Amino acid sequence: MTVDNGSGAENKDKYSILLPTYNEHDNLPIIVWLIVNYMDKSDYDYEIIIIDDGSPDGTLEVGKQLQKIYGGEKIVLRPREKKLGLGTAYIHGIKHAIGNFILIMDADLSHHPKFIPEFIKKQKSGNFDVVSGTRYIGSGGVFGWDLKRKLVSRGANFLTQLLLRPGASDLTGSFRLYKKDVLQKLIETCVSKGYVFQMEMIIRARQHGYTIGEVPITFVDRVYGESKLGGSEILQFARGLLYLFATT
Ligand SMILES: Nc1nc2c(ncn2[C@@H]2O[C@H](COP(=O)(O)OP(=O)(O)OP(=O)(O)O)[C@@H](O)[C@H]2O)c(=O)[nH]1
Ligand SMILES: [Mg+2]
Repeated sequence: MTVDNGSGAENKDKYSILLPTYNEHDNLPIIVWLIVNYMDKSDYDYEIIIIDDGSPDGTLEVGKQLQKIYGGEKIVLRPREKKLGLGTAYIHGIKHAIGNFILIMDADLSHHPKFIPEFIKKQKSGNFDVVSGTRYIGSGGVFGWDLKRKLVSRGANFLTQLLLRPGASDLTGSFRLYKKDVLQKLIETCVSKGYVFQMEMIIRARQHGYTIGEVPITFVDRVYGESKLGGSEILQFARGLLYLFATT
């Protein structure tokens, strides 16, 4: 709810927060509670769109409970039958989003909602097309990763900086705020899957001449549920990087 407190009429913006979920039964209530807390405190208008892909752990049921608690305007459920991947989950979510801004974040508590107001402030400060969370500048960082994963992430970013000069410090992160039309355009032009997808999004953003702001974030490894970074993801990433290098 936006209350006119005399601070001017500039706040007609609405933020659609997309939460793709697959087996996030334990995480979903916590992340939603945190989002509601931080957003209500900041007085921004928002909706949370949960895109669950037929999670076998009953995540959708949890979503329905949350909808009862917070209401159907705040919590929008846009489930799909089966696991169809993140890229199309975003597209599916955007179709139903009524905000003029879209915030994308993971539902597994790796992305702390306390940063959302900072993303919004940053966006307003320079009318940025994209605001990207970054683990690699200022107070940003990573917690809970083993050395291998840190090396992979750092290495991927380093290689990409070297090859593509993207103008953003964190390429593989997925905690970002977009103007809705910008996100739509970017998603249409992106072809990659998996880890490369986030990177392609930011690279294409620069290609299109969109402005990118950055906010330092801390990233915490998922608390509940299985992580799945393996050799095949690394290989896939390397392949995607080469593809982008060759085509952009
Ligand atoms: N709707 C939908 N959501 C997905 C799918 N795959 C992953 N997700 C969700 O997308 C977000 C990011 O996925 P994660 O599994 O955390 O990916 P990650 O952070 O790279 O890897 P982890 O180490 O496992 O955390 C989470 O909220 C997942 O629940 C999918 O196919 N469909
Ligand atoms: Mg995760």
